[in-house]
Amino acid sequence: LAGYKKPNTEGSVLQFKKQYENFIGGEWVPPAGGEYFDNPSPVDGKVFTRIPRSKKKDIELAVKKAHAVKERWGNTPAAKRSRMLLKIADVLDKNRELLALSETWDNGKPIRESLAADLPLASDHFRYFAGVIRAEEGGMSEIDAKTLAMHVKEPIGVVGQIIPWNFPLLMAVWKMAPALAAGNCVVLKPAEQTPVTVLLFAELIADILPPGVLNIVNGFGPEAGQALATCPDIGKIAFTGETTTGRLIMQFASENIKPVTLELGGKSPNIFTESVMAKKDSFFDKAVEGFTMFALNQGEVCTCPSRALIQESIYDEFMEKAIERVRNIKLGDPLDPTTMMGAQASEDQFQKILSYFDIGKKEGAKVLYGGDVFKNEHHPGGFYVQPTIFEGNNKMRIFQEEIFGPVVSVTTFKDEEELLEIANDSLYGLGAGLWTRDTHQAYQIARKIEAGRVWVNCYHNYPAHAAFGGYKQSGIGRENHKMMLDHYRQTKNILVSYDQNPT
Ligand code: TXE
Repeated sequence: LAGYKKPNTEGSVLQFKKQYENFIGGEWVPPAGGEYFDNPSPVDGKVFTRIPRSKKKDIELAVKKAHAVKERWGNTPAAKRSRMLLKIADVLDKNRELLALSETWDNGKPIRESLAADLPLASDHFRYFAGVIRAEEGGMSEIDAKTLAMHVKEPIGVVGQIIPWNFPLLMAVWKMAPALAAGNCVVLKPAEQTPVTVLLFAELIADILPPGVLNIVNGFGPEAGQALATCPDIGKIAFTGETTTGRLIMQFASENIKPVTLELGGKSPNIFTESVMAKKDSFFDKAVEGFTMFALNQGEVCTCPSRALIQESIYDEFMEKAIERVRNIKLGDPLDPTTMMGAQASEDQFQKILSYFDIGKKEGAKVLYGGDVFKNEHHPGGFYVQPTIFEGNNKMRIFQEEIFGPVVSVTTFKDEEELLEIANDSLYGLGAGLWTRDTHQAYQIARKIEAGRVWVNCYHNYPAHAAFGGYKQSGIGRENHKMMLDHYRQTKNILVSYDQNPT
């Protein structure tokens, strides 16, 4: 957090504009219908800027501008595209504090996380894909001595991307960096709750990319989002959000037979086996720290470890330490660099979490910690809740449904068989955590867990070169890792005969 100084007057340091526009064709364009909506900060609940309420016409304009430049961008040599992505990464680093403050103000997350995680991960993502495209190789197979099959990867062209509000900038970067790297033009719709940092980003990098290569169109899901997903002139739609919305996106995409990638909800198990307690060493401390990861980003993470499965034999002792550690999570002003948990991203999300506090209590779960709002003296109008630990069983709604808040539901298991039964008893299959000193057990269990990402003896690490995505109803496709480039390209096969004879 070097150099960071808490702003004197909340938010004013950022000098947000009173009103933002869409970023289309390299210019700031007002919405065709002239409508805007208010954007409040969850930190204090007050409106601080207005955002375009875009509709079909705005999406169509952005898609048109993107098409106008797609040949040029798609044919730009990889080395040149790569250099531009590296420049973008540098701009992100140079403006780390500005963008982190914006992210905290718009989303509510603590500044220590936006500075130390969201921003560095975002710039690294651009650097990773800048590097990957320099090392790409095509494929060629010899069909016979006179026939060759070349496999060339071509960009899709113009792609649509719909972004959630939990990591507004990072989730946008996860999608735009590989899409741009692969030679596509992008039309991106940020979440209506958190549009500002992506717009600041567009402003900062405007002179790096040719106009029209990256377009940002704001608005609500059923208006701008739906117009983008149903647009016949996009070649692909990528989405991160709720599973029910993901289902809709697939239907929209099917209208025009477009490929989709979906990163959806989760109910990730975090599993603590008895070997964790064998010694009270630094590994044990790390495991206890791993338990607290349900509160990271206020629990608004698709891989939030929202179910903790603790081996029966260590339950009491482990939970005593775990609760002690959760008690030390510092709540407070998100702009203070010592604050560990900030505001929930919106009033809707805040209310949803409170409703699950009731649901959990009514279905008989025991509150081991928290379970209420947090009255934040710095910002009484903001949306704050306590980190919360429920004890119950896996059939309960609080174990099955995505709450998307700092809430963990804890239960026990006897042996590996029961561990797997509980861990896999979920509609979702996004993430899982496994804590054990036994490397054999680690591998065997990790292979049997139905999830796209299994963290062993760690949690919530997101390196750019590790594939990320869901099993089951948690999604389709992967993000991160160079394999993602193939979600943004199509394969052209050129079959060449070198035979002169007319056989
Ligand atoms: O999500 P939506 P919401 C989960 C989490 C949260 C719940 C609801 O449980 O409590 O979803 O959040 C756009 N056509 N996650 O309602 O609706 C929308 O504008 C096209 C998990 O905010 O999925 C926004 O840009 N687009 C998740 C984006 O979809 C539509 C992160 C996400 O909104 C649309 C966020 C439509 N009909 C929420 N409706 C994760 N997996 O990380 C909405 N959108």
